[in-house]
Amino acid sequence: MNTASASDSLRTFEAPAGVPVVDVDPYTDEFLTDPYDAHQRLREAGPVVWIPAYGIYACARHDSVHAVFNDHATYISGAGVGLANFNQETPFRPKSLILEADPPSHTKARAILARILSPKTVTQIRATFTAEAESLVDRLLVRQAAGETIDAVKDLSEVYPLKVFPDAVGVGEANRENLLLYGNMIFNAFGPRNERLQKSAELVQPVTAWIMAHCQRENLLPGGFGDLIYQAADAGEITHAEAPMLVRSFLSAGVDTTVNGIGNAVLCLANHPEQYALLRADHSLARPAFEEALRFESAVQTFFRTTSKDTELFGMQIPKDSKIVLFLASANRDERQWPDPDRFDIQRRPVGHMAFGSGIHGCVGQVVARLEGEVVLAALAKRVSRIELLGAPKRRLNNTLRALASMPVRLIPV
Ligand code: OVM
Repeated sequence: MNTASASDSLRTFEAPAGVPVVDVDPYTDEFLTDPYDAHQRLREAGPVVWIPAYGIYACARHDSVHAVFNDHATYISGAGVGLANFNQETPFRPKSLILEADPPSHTKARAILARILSPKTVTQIRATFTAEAESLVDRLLVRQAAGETIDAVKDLSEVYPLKVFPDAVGVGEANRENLLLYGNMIFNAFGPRNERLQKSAELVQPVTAWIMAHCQRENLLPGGFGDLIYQAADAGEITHAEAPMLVRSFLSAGVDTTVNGIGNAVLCLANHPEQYALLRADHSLARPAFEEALRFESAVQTFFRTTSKDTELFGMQIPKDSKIVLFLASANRDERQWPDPDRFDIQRRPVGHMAFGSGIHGCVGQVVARLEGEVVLAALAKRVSRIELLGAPKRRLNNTLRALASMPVRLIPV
């Protein structure tokens, strides 16, 4: 059970007694293009609902999403954090040692990545990340002055993370765009085996060998985050066989997430010029502005858990080995949690948003992600008085990510 394909439209799964049914398909083009009305329907139906098309439970409210994330013993990750139940089907790639793991093995992997991606690391990389953001925005303004149209996705939100993050990991300059194809496929793979996944898997096929090669020590520059994983293996904290798997987590989770976090943030500011004006007037709002953009348009829209035992959640009985989808982006728009949730307000300080998850699996790279978002928005605030959209931005539909394909803009220089 639990692995229906959306195309199999006649087949649905019978609702468990007492659980409200919401007949949505979260993987259609329509849903992914504009998920927010459907999110509201899901929230209104209750803290825990049933989605018959896939035979899964769903949480779309802030309180229920938070509760599931914070009971990692009942709601496990080791059976996969996408739709597929790894207790019933083989994972499409060897399981992540951190994302798709539970304590105690998760704890060990997490400690190593948390040390590498620590606040202390941020103090070391901040100046470089800031300089790269400023020089990128400078170059965009020069190109624009020479008559080019700037695409805030292709020329900014994809370019910046692809420069600073692989630099920090220690991946060479050549063919880094492969990481975007890989991320797109990985995040599609948390959803159903639909055409969207199929297409991204075909595109990534020729670069799989490149990705795996860049998990190996000989292809990672000394002193980078990747090399630090191998140093942890040298110190006996993990085996040398586990090291490339943890580097793979950097390459899977570290680019497409921040690309779209930054892309979404720029789009929010372009769509809300009065908010951009506030940022222009006070550059210290760069960080809270990025945080609000994460709440308002969460880059990662969904993650799943699997019940390790029969349990009860907000009065609903859930059997062992059930899949539960958590709508992070919906929790972030829950009117029970946030006043006027559909208002983008960079002065809000949305503490407790779910865009990075919560609990023991909460984003281990969040200090680096926040640094990237902050310095890009601050660089724009310094040099650009207004961001004008030159046409409708195009979405890149992904089973998990709120992603953009293109966003032609005019950056009005200060
Ligand atoms: C991993 C991984 C992959 C995708 C996302 C993620 C958001 C982690 O391979 O560990 O976290």
